[in-house]
Amino acid sequence: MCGIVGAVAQRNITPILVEGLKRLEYRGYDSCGVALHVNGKLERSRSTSRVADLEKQLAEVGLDGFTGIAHTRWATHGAPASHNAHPHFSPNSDNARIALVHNGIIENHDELRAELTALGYVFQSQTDTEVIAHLVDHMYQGDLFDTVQQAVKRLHGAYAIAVFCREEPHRVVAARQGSPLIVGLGQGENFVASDAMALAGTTDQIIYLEEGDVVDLQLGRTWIVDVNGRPAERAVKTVHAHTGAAELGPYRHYMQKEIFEQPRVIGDTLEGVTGVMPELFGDGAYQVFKQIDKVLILACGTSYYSGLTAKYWIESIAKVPVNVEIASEYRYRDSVPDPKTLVVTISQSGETADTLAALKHARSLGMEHTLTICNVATSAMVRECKLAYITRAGVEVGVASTKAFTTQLAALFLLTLTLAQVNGRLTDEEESNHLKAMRHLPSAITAVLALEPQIIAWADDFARKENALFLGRGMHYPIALEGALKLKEISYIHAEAYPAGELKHGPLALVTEEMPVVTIAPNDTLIEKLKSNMQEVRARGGQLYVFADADSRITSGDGVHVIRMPENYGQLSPILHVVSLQLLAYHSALARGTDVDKPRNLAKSVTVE
Ligand code: HGA
Repeated sequence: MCGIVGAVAQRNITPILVEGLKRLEYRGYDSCGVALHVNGKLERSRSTSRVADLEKQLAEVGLDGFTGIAHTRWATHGAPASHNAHPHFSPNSDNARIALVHNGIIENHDELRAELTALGYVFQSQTDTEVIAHLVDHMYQGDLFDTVQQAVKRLHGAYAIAVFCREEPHRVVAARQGSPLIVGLGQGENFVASDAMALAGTTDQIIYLEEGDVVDLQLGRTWIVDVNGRPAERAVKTVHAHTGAAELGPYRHYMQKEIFEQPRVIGDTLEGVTGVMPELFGDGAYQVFKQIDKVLILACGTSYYSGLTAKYWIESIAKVPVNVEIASEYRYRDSVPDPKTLVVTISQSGETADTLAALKHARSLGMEHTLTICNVATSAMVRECKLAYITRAGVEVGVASTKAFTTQLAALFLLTLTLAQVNGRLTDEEESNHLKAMRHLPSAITAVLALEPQIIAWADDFARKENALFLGRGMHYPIALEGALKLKEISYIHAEAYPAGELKHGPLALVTEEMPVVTIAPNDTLIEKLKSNMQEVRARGGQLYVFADADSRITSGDGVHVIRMPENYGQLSPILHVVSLQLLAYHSALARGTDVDKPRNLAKSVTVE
């Protein structure tokens, strides 16, 4: 989603802004732009293409400057068109005094637009953002820092903004409320960005702004005030941010590369786990786990499905009741809070706006025991939670999450064992068997990856379909949901997942010869029930595509296609089964020729509500 970079320096900052945008590309965007202070004027360049094209455009016009801001946009208000791309200017492009970029949503934009239109401002975009530019211009009385502090008081909703002014050439002012923003400190130069990674290679001295902060960036000085306008001391951290995406190597897409990285990153995520120890989740974890008697998992999308899988594990092994809630729903509904709840947030980026808001909501209800499972150690989520387990999936570039999901599952299984141990429900022998199975995961996944040629053969059939059903039972039901989501996200085939027992309660009406039905069939206690559900599908002509364990005793036949999974993996089986579904989605998308790594309308890091 949107990314912001800004700089005030005594050298040409165009390369820093462009490099910063490139490092933010992984979030997904549909347009981008840069504005600079050039010889007493504000100049900008915007593009609905890639940052690399913007870079060419900037070189062609020779746009250089010492003060400026840049942005990648993922449209929320107004089409992804160049007139809606940020930076936005005010009062208008020929005579601009204010340039502004924004991440978030201004909820009272209609009201402000009407007010500013009545004052004579002419809007050039359909964005909510443009109102902030005009508001700042309207309120400006010679001091940008003062003006922004006053202007943000008029905004309802979420924002991270960076703004500069024609009349104050060596100053950028930024503010945040509900969207992430950091400050980077240099030698006689200062920066602002959506995350520390955007500034990797420029500075590693980072300040994480807090909600409501407004910051004044000048050449040799930064000054922060808090939400009440009082001077605020914020710690400076040395942050060694990842330096961006790795090379594709022999793979055609990042998603394929990331699927194949899973054996290694699961090994990395479990590295150093020599036993089940609460401290793996942070200092004081034992005391927290001792005090809680239930778990509330808050997450969105794929992370929500990892949470749903964990519910099966935690309730079965640790015997602790678990609720899993979609973060965007939880934050707005009336729920019954209990301070003895462990609130677990799951997020790849650690910046997911809905999950962060749900976490704050849970805390506002008096639930202070918080833990996050997150892939980015420097993220807002990790800073906001008491406890954390950092997955080590590495940078995930493909918008459709794969390795982040399986590393989350590995971390959640470890959490399950830890809660079981703290509750006296894990014998030494069980601990050692579970850990042995976890350590074997990398080679077990490698064996699943070897099924790729058989899966490719299936994917050719799927590529010709417009609908698919996914069935699973028990802890494989969330895996069916994830498999259907993967197929939808990247191949645009409409897919639905059901617990197989639900078929006869409705979805069976959809089953015809044209309907492929993917079935996850591990040899567990529900296998005989599942076989009956499969018969129900065959009786209506549906085509079954079954991922069966070696000992599930399901054979290929008329309308029944079977791929045999290398081994039955007990409680950890969901981690293996999802890998085959990732490959099915990937190859179906490939066969349909979609943009696998950047599926339409989707973004990687969902930083708006
Ligand atoms: N609402 C603004 C910014 C959107 C955003 O933050 N996306 O991640 C717009 O639509 O331009």
